[in-house]
Amino acid sequence: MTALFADLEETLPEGAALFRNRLSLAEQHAILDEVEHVIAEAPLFRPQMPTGPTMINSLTNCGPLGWISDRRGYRYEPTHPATGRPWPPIPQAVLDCANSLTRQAGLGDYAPDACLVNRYEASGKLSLHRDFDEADFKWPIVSFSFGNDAVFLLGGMKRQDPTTTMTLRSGDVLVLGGPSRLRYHGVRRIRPGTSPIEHGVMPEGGRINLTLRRARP
Ligand code: MD3
Ligand code: FE
Repeated sequence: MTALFADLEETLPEGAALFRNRLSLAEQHAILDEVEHVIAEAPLFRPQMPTGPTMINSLTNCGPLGWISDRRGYRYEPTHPATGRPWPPIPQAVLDCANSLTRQAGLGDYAPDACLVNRYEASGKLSLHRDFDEADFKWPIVSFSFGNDAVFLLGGMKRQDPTTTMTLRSGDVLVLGGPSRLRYHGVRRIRPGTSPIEHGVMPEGGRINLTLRRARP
């Protein structure tokens, strides 16, 4: 086990692995350049939740499928809701990094078909939820953080279960698989002024998160 997790710096509940500072500043910059291209092709939008309110953060997607929400509910779609065009491809550097980590974590090859791009303003947050819209929960989720620190909550299988608080920093990569795949989680707040990098694609004081998923079986 030790060898498999050689550069894993923090141990979390089974199936969850946080790779601190996995991306250098140069790698983060290169990926954010790609994200800028994604956003140029597939503009950020603030979806409606089925219950009425608009989401606080803006989002877009890349990959064959993209997660959207409207009054009809949450689902994956092959095209952008406003432009009707297909989502642009997932940046190769993101796919390569995710694959090396899932292999390192002993989860085998990973073929994600969806990458959600979440953009947080300084006042952004994300209430406690589960990622439940994918066909097969055997596939892990891999999440990349850029910009300001996020105060992240990892809970249990029930909304009422206690949560662990941790900071997700720019360059950190979190893998959620196995029994942790369906844990409740959320972002309590962003800590402005903590980002080690600046990039035109990130709002000042804000944060970008990329979440890779396998949506279809
Ligand atoms: C734990 N995004 O997009 S990333 C999401 O920072 C989402 O933007 C947050 O939750 C963000 O759905 C959290 C970390 C994360 C992603 C998926 C998970 C944690 C998870 C799935 C299961 C358990
Ligand atoms: Fe989530």
